[in-house]
Amino acid sequence: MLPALKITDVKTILTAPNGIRLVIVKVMTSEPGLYGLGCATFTQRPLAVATAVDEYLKPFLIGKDPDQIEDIYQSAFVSSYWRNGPVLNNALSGVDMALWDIKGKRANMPVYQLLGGKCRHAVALYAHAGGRDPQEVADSIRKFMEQGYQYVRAQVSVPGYSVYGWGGGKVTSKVWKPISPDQETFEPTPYVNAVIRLFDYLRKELEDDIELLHDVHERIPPIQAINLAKELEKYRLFFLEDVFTPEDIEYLRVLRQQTSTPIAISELFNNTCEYVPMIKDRLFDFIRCHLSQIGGISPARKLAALCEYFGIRTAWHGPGDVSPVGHAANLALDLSCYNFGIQEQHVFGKETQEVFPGCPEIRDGYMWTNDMPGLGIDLNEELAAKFPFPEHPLNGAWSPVRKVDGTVIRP
Ligand code: GCO
Ligand code: MG
Repeated sequence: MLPALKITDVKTILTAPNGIRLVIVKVMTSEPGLYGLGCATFTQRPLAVATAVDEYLKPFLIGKDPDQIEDIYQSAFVSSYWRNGPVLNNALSGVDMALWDIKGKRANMPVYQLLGGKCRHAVALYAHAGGRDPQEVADSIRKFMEQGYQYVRAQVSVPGYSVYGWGGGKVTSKVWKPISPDQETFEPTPYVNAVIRLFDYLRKELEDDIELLHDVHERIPPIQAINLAKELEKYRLFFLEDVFTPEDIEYLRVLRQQTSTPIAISELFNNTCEYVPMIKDRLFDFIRCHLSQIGGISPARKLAALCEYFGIRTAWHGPGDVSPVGHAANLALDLSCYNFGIQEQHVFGKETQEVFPGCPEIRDGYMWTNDMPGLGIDLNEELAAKFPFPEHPLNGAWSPVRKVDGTVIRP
């Protein structure tokens, strides 16, 4: 019988080694040297998450037995009475992942072993390709294919507009002139036309040798998104992401009647009630949740299990505003869940890799585990302190994008 252990301290580490605001939670225990790390990275509201951890979860956790992951999750989840929001879910996630890290270290095995062991040798990744025109995008994709990638997300500029995933730039359109020049401007129709031209070119150029993905990033009216999904059907995408905002999610029922383009959705979901109805009606194909935005490994492993019964595969959110600890948690689920689909990659900068020894290795289009106990990753606090959050008038808020008439567009 393992000796009872106590949580002795909980702290939040804020660091931005490569300019991205990362939030890490460290849970210390009564066993000398035994601690856990968790990702609580909500990069647009990091200070709010730190307060939730330092002022609320810390006093709640001190003295508790870190082995009781599920009970701690459920009791902390309701300790705010109101729940299921981005700030509190991230705070919960930091603690939850750290407790799984501790349990893996105590059991002297990687967390993926605690989740049922490997279903595959390594985790297939999708890389991010982009360019000012389809030719540049195709060149960028070819480079990834040479490195062994089978899956690549393709985003293209729309000359004169700010598009998601690949550079903005001043508006040069003769027709669509923004009323106030100093705004990031996006217009749905030029974007939709550019994306259709892009995939038409890519399939001609690259044939079927590569799985292609695209992120709409919720920016266009639902009916235009449905038309885009139908137009792209003949180009056989691996998935089309975030065609609708969470607010318009019921449109999935309409889209599903009209096209079989595979749909990935849910990086913006925080509340289980947002996606369970969509899962049970098989209205999308890939779940894209940001682990810390839904509360960590405990809720994500249940969500993955639920999705398995409805033919939905995982494609956990994995850009730069998921910390290396968050990527290590993604990796543990990706290795152990049967219904793994694909993992979004982020190539961490040198500084970030130095701050986080044990950063998951990326090689030949795959993410590889180091088979170390727990989440297999550490944090050099001294080095982390050398990378304070960069100055920003809004502390990292998402900068609004507007239509030419000035109307704000959801992200
Ligand atoms: C993705 C996402 C991200 C988000 C970012 C928000 O598919 O990777 O859309 O790029 O925009 O994480 O902070
Ligand atoms: Mg996305």
